[in-house]
Amino acid sequence: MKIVDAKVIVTCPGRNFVTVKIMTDQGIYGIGDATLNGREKSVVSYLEDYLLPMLIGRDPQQIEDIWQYFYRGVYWRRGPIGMTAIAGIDVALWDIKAKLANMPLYQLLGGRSRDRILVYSHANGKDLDSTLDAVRKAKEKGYKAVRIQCGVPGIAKMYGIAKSNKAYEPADSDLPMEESWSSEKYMKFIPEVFDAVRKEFGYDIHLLHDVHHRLTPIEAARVGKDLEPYRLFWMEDPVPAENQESFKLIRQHTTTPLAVGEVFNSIHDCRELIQNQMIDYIRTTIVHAGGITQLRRIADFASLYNVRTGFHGATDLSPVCMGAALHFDYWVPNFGIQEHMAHSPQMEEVFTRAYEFNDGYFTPGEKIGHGVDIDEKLAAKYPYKRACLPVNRLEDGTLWHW
Ligand code: GCO
Ligand code: MG
Repeated sequence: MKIVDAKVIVTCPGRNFVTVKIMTDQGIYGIGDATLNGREKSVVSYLEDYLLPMLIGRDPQQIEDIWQYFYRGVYWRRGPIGMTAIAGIDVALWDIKAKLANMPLYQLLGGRSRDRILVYSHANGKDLDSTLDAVRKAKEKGYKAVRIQCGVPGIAKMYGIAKSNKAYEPADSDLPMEESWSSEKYMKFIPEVFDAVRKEFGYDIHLLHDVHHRLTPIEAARVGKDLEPYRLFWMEDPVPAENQESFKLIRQHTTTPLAVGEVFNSIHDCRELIQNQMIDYIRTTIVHAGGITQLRRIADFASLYNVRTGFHGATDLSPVCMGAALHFDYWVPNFGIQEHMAHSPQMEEVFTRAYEFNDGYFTPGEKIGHGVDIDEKLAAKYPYKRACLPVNRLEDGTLWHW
């Protein structure tokens, strides 16, 4: 069997998505997500100018060797652009292999380890009332786990809060918009938010929260401690993870579970945090970390330390990534939870999917392969539009972590 053609499809049905499509001499094809929010074209160039030409003529069944060729065989290893490009190819190859085997992808991975996949939704509001309202709506839709983000009094525009009538964080500005931040105001307010949520909804719902890398280690330790009475499922990205020593300090002070890793792209980024048991959930995703081939290794390594998976699943990860992730979640023994933010109907017209939501849980579907496909004609109607994520400044103008 041979790869006869490989291409990249870029489409913007409301936001930009990059999809790799690999064709074989037997008529079977596979697709993979290679979207890197706000830096899409760099991945497209890496694929078109370098990786895809090297694929032609290879046997698509040799997923491992192709992965090693693009990772080990390249002097410049790792990094979000290269690893996202490898992921796009890797998932397309797994899709082909599952189709060849005439199986849904999860069967090829080892079969399912659970009946259904717990996902968390988002509830965000500009103030407490609208946040409580959003939790109510998520519950009505059946979600059993909800991530809470709430505007902080005195902070004008901040991470995680929707503009009216829009999904939060639309990444729709041609050049980055600016947001603002005050750790002091946030730290004072956030326990009040969780107090109000638990008072109204009780403890029979999982609550999560994303700090989005904004605190110092001792501040994160304080927030973790203050949130302990509200029994969070997790506190995410409390500090930037470049200096992983920081997590020792946070861990010494709080039993609030920690989730980290959505910006990681290599098993080496995850190793220290996992092996020192400084986190509880690893969020590294298929699309940003070199595909299923590397993520399997990360998940197996994590299982040795009781660290469970909790993959990133915001809308900037395409339905192709979501489909592949759900097959992975169905199989992976140390599964924790999966993030879910619904794609718009327009996006779901371009990407057809086999996965299904039912009462707070997903199943990946029984279609062979990963079950997600792209309508290329429709995709062509939505040309790429540059869209940047915001940047963030402290109140005195200092550039801060976003
Ligand atoms: C999350 C993430 C997202 C990211 C976004 C960046 O936990 O879902 O933090 O909100 O910011 O996916 O592209
Ligand atoms: Mg996050």
